[in-house]
Amino acid sequence: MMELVFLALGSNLADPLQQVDIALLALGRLPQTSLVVCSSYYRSRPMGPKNQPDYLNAVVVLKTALAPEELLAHTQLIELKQGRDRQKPRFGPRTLDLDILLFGNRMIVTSRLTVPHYDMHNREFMLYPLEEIAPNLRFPDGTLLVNLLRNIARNGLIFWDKTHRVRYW
Ligand code: PH2
Ligand code: MG
Ligand code: MG
Repeated sequence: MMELVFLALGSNLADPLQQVDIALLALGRLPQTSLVVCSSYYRSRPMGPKNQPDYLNAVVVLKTALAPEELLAHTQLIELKQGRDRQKPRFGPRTLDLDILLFGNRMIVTSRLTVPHYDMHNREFMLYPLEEIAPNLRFPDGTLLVNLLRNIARNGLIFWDKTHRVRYW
């Protein structure tokens, strides 16, 4: 069975634009998986320690027959290949972060994985890109994305560059 998965991409080190472009290529090559759509690239203020660069954030939709923990293993390998240092402090700067936001309509809690993402309802850099590509989105608990967005300020969130656009595959 193929499921739709929403993944958040984030980078604020070592040329974020290149990091995220390369990550998209890698995601498109995963087994039993295809890219569906990617949001524009956004520039967001760092959540957590303030003495780090702004982030490039985006959200991508995949269609996959991988199981959730299989997909997680693949996304962690992509992070590692792109120089991710897992010793770094929580919320600190990173070359590439790939977070599973939604996996079909599933609710998943294992030692490795919590889906939906535990904090997405508080993060403008996840919710606004989601709105761009899935404005009618409803979460597994029935919450509507538009209702979450009412309570979340943009907090300086802007497009990364002038050529912003949604891309379909
Ligand atoms: N990710 C973090 C910590 N802080 N801040 C922004 N703006 N964007 C992120 O993706 C982000 C963050 C931990 O994953
Ligand atoms: Mg993260
Ligand atoms: Mg992560």
